[in-house]
Formats: sequence, C-alpha cells, structure tokens
Amino acid sequence: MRKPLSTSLITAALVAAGVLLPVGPAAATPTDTLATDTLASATLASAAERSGRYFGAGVQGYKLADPVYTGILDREFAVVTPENEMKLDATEPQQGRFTFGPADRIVDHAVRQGKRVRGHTLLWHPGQPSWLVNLQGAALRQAMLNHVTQVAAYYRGRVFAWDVVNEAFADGTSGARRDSNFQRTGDDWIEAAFRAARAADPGAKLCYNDYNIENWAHAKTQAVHRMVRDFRARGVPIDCVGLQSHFTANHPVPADFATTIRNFAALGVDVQLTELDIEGSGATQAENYRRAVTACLAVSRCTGITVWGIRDSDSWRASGTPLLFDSTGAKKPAYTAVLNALDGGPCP
Ligand code: G2I
Repeated sequence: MRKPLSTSLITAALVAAGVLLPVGPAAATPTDTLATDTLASATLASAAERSGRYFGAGVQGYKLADPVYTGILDREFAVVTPENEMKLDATEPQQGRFTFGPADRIVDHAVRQGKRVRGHTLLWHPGQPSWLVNLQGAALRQAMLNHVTQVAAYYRGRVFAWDVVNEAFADGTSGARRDSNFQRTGDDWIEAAFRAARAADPGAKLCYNDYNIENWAHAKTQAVHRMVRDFRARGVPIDCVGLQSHFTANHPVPADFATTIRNFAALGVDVQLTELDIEGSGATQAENYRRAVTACLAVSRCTGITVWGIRDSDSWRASGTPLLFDSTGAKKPAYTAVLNALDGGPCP
C-alpha cells in the first residue's frame, strides 16, 4: 500500500499540478509551497517503496571503493544485484571449489546498509569455467545441479530472489531454446534447476530471466510465456519472470510493454524489470524511462525495478549513456522522470 499523505499535502500537490484551482488565500502561502516540495520522494528507493515496490541497481564489487559510486548506491537503491560476482565462473572456478568472497563483499555491504539482494545468476551459458565446458551428458547435468544447490544453499536467507536460469531462449522468430551445453543435457534442464534451487532455498523467489522478451508480439516472448505457463501447470517451482529491459533506439520500449508484464503476471508469477537501461540522452531518454517505469506501475505484480548500473560510466555499454546518473554522479533528466513516475504511480 502507498503510504498515506495528509489531505493538505494532496491538495497542495493537485493545485501545483494544475488539477485543482487554488481556493482562498491559503493556497498561496509559503507553507503550501513547502508542503508541495515535501510531496516528492527524496530517493528512487523511497518513491518505489510508497507503491510497495523496490528500486535496485546492478553493482560491481570493485567499485564499492569509489565513494561517489557507493554514496549514490547507499542513498538511492533498496536492492542490490551483483553484476558478475555470483556467476558460475566467479563462484565455482574449479569443480567443487566454491569462491564466495567477491559476492560476499557485495552482500555484506548491502546487508549493512539494510538493503536486499537479488541473486544473478545460477545458470547462464556464457562465462562458464573450462572444467564445465568440458563436461557433457549425465556428468554435466549432475555438476550443473550441484552448482545450483551449493550456491543457493550458501546464500539461503540472504538472497530474496534468484535468477535461476538466464537467457535460455534463442533470438529471432523460432521460439526455440538456445543451443548450449546445458540444453544438450535435455529439455528438462531448466525445470531440474528450479527444483534444485527450491530444495536448497525454499524461501527465495525463483525467477527465469531473459532479454528481448519485453515485446508481447515477439516469438521469444511467446515462447518464454509458454514455458512459464507449462511450469505453473505442472507444479515446477517458478515464482517470477525477469524482463531484463535493455533498450536502444533500435530496440525501444515497446508500446505493448505493460501488456507483456500483465500477461506474465496472469500466469501467477511476479514480474521484475531486472536490468533496465535505455540508451540516449536528455528529454528523449527521460521519456523512454518514464514509459518503462509506468508499464511496471500499471501491473500490481510488477514488484520491482533494477537499473543495470549506477552512473553512465559504470554501464556495460557506457558509450550509450543508458543510466540515471552521469559519469560525475549527477542526476540526469531520466532520473527525475523515473522519480516523478514512481511518485505518481497507482497503488498495487
Ligand atoms: O551483457 C549485459 C547483461 C545481459 N544480461 C545478463 C547480465 O549478466 C549481463 O551483464 C553483463 C555485465 O554488466 C558485464 O559487467 O555481463 C557481462 C558478461 O558477464 C559483464 O562483463 C564482464 C566482462 O565480460 C569481463 O571482461 C569483465 O571482467 O565484466 C567483467 C567485470 O567488469
């Protein structure tokens, strides 16, 4: 539920927005100007929280030593997703030898700051250590499930949601699974991974995460939707779908984005925007961010939004300046657009 606001604050805001005409002399007093100012949330996290959602950021552990980076992180975001430190090559570089130090540094920082952690990701076809690439068949399946079990169990209680499987579907119009060594162990590898994750951490929300599944008309979106519907029908433990939401001029925020979110949610799962970034600048970028955030706010089961980095210079595609803070750490127009959209969003 959105936190209640006093009647005078609401009235002042409606007047400021031009919805209500000022009535009587009180409407123009300095007190009301002050009240209008305090209506806006101070941070992305607090704005999202008012509608019962979270606002998070992808974080790279080595940047926590940068005070500008960490200052923005601590101030603005309620949820942290390690960008790379929980991936397979980072956590199990040699078979059966797990290294959690780099991920733990992020988790510990988040916990100290009262933030929650999204786990990313248990299984993804790139970034596999060589020992895993060299396995196949039953040995690969067993090693894959052991990885899921060990990592999910280690972070049990500290990670509220896991991207159990990332990017398992092919691009284009086929609607097929992506070829990978995991896929070659059998079509049931994804559901086996979800079952192993549930057994290892029954309290975590288990998500399937992918890119280019934001446009409802696309074959890849339909294919992922069919899989999630099938999983729900057969009792495979899946709780959420992550729409990565990497947008560019050539891959814009689709007009039917809210429809996609709504259609996934209708399967009985939460939806999260997990890696939001939008290339561009100025008013155009701000408007695109507003549209993406508004699509999430339109669906009660769209429970949170994560942007994939903090400053433009932190992005995996820095040249596209796709984030909410510029390289100096200053708020961009897109920041204000997101804050305003979150403040104006309907209650779930
Ligand atoms: O590629 C964008 C994202 C697509 N969805 C899945 C995400 O996991 C993925 O994130 C990116 C990270 O933002 C990058 O930071 O995944 C890349 C590949 O794992 C990450 O790049 C890696 C580079 O490949 C490494 O060379 C580098 O050492 O980042 C590492 C740390 O900066």
